[in-house]
Amino acid sequence: MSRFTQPRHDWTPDEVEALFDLPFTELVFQAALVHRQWFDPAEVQISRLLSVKTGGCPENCGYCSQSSHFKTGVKATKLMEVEAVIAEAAAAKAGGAQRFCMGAAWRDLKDRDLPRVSAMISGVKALGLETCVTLGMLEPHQARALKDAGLDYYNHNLDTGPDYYETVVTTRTYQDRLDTLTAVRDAGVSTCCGGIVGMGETRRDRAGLLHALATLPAHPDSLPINDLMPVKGAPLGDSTPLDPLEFVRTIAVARIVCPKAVVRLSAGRDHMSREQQALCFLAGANSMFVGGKLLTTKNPELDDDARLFADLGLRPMGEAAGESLPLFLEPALN
Ligand code: SAM
Ligand code: DTB
Ligand code: SF4
Repeated sequence: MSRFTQPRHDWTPDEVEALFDLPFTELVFQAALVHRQWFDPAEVQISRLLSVKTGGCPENCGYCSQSSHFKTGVKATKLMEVEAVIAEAAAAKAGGAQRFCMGAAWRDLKDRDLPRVSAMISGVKALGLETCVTLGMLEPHQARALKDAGLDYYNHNLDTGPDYYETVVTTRTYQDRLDTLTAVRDAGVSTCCGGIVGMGETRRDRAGLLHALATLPAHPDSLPINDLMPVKGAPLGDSTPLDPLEFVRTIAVARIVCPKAVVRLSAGRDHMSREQQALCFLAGANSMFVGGKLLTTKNPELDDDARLFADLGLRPMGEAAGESLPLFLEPALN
């Protein structure tokens, strides 16, 4: 039995960094063992993403296409109408998505938008989909209202390790992020919390991010690891790309330190080889976004993912082996 068997909350930064420093095959082997203790490694959770309010964001996250601080060419839009969101969710469901994630380029949720966002959540939930939103910072009463509307997951990332954080964003603090996560947990909503790599941070910073996640009062239920999608005009847009094997290491360490989390191979698949993605699944990734678009940037097309799933013998989480995969028979939705 691996010594990592039970979830721990007392990791030290040095211990997490020591995992990164293991020989690559040893690290991936350890992560694959942990993966098998909690999950069927052939199963991958399938999410679909929709930007319900794009651009014009007052925050200055240096990686983001949607910040009003940078000229990135992304056009700001208003919050979508509920009916249009439900129609997208229905199409996503017909295409095999299990969870529908709605993102808004906001610093924080305003109470005036709460009724419309709540209606989106209830409408999507009524279709039989899991619901997830990412709307920026939340107050406790807002988190409770979203829970009442039928919210399953709230996505709010720590983005990077605490020491690199101020290089990435200065308009809100690490503590602000932690406070929103507390409000989400206290409301009984599951947390989706991870970060981004490939922003010029060091391995120590990547270990710092995973250490922060693994020492939260409760581990994230969903843990997205995003590889930076380079955005022209954003300050971090021309960061040196992360070595693909270092990305796989990050997935493996996430799997080991948060063993029960569903680890999402999130943004960045569009520039990853099939082989790199296969290594990520071997290292414990068991979730991904499908469909040709994330929020504002590209994601692989459905038929490429269909081929990848078939070639790797993967299937959507919860589906019996051999079941047909409607997801991969539909044309791309966006
Ligand atoms: N505005 C809200 C917030 O930041 O919390 C929600 C939407 S925001 C776009 C959701 C997450 O997407 C960010 O926390 C970040 O981790 C990720 N993200 C944004 N731009 C990215 C990029 N260019 N590459 C990779 N991940 C990115
Ligand atoms: C997360 O961690 N990744 C998703 C989701 N949460 C909302 C967003 C990825 C965005 C990639 C950049 C874009 O498309 O604008
Ligand atoms: Fe705004 Fe979110 Fe982009 Fe930051 S990541 S600029 S908060 S949309």
